[in-house]
Amino acid sequence: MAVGEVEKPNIENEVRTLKLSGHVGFDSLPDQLVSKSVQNGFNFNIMCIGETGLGKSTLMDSLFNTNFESTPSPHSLPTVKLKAHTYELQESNVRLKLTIVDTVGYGDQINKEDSFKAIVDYIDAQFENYLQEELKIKRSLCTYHDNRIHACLYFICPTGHGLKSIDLVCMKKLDQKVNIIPIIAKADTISKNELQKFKSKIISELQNNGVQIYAFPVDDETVSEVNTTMNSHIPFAVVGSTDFVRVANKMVRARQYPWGTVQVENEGHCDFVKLREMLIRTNMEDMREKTHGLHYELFRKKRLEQMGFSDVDADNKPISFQQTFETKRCNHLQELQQKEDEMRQMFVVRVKEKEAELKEAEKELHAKFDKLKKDHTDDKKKLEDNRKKLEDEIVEFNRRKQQYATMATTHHTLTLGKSKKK
Ligand SMILES: Nc1nc2c(ncn2[C@@H]2O[C@H](COP(=O)(O)OP(=O)(O)O)[C@@H](O)[C@H]2O)c(=O)[nH]1
Ligand SMILES: [Mg+2]
Repeated sequence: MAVGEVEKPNIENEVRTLKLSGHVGFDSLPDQLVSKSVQNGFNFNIMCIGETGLGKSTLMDSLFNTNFESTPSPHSLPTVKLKAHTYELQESNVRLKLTIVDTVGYGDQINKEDSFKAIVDYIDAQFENYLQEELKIKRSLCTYHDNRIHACLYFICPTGHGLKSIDLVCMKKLDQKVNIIPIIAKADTISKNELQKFKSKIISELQNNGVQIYAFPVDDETVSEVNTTMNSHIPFAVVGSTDFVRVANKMVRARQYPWGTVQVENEGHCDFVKLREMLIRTNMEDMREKTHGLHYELFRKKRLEQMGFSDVDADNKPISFQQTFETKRCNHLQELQQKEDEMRQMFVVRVKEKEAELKEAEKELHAKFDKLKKDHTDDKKKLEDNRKKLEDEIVEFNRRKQQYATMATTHHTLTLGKSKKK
């Protein structure tokens, strides 16, 4: 058995269908689920991508029927910055922790090529944070503040001319990471005839460039009909406003112009209600699920592969996480051992080299010492000889001196004798 492999018990895997003779009670499971979810509360994270002044903040206020008190951003930022704000909202007994992420400065730079980078990094960072929490020994996913983006509203400029290159590039970079819902911003600035053509143009451009946008799910019977209809209205053309106007004795969100009033929630005026219906009332849970089951799953797969994990080994045979880990650990230990051996061998060689060097130096020193000793002996001998010679010379000198002295005395005596004779 390979390392880490667990012996599987031999269980017969046959499922039989049985009838209950009376009420047991597990039909309350869906209710238990609802009750638990309501108790825990929900969270939903929206990212708004679009140029400054396209009405992102106004639309958020309109969608959640509140005032998020966002401050208008300038057009002078040198880079795109992502700003997230989290709010606690409550409707009936359902609590929603809502995070709105704004792409401040998007499209404001002269060089718009890198506008998407900060956004991609932000989305990946939220996935990475979740993965790190998941990989912890002691995880707290229940209380973890999940910041992964569930819905990305992409605000398209109402030019009537189709998408800008920044739109296509950015959406293409994001379509495997997040549920993209493209919307036409400030739709009151575009005429009804132009709008239809504009929508078709946008859809065909997205298709031609292979950009995958979020489609409302049609596999659930209860919503398949409405979702199918709504899918044909994408991209929704929306209007937002923070102003209220009295219409038929009711205060409604609207934009007032000299020639008339655009009501945000009037389906004849724009697709705002469709967007709210799809985003909040019908498909919020689907977007949360797709984020976790599709986009995060893809991120997780890539990251784990990057770390060297795989579901199959080199021979395409299934391999468990633990087996991969053990193999990696073994390889790592072997590598370490090999490195240690190499270092030890190198050390031995170096020691030998140093020893040889030292021996050589010692030999040289000995030779030098011997030479010095010999020189010293030679010098000493020379000196000794010289001394002897000198001593001999002194003796000789003294002998001669003596001789001369004797000779001188004799001569003097002789001379004196002669003079006496005279
Ligand atoms: N015509 C029109 N103007 C809008 C709409 N939504 C917002 N605005 C205006 O556009 C300006 C910028 O809106 P804001 O929400 O701050 O844009 P943001 O920078 O994208 O957040 C404000 O003067 C809004 O009143 C809209 O749907 N139609
Ligand atoms: Mg804003």
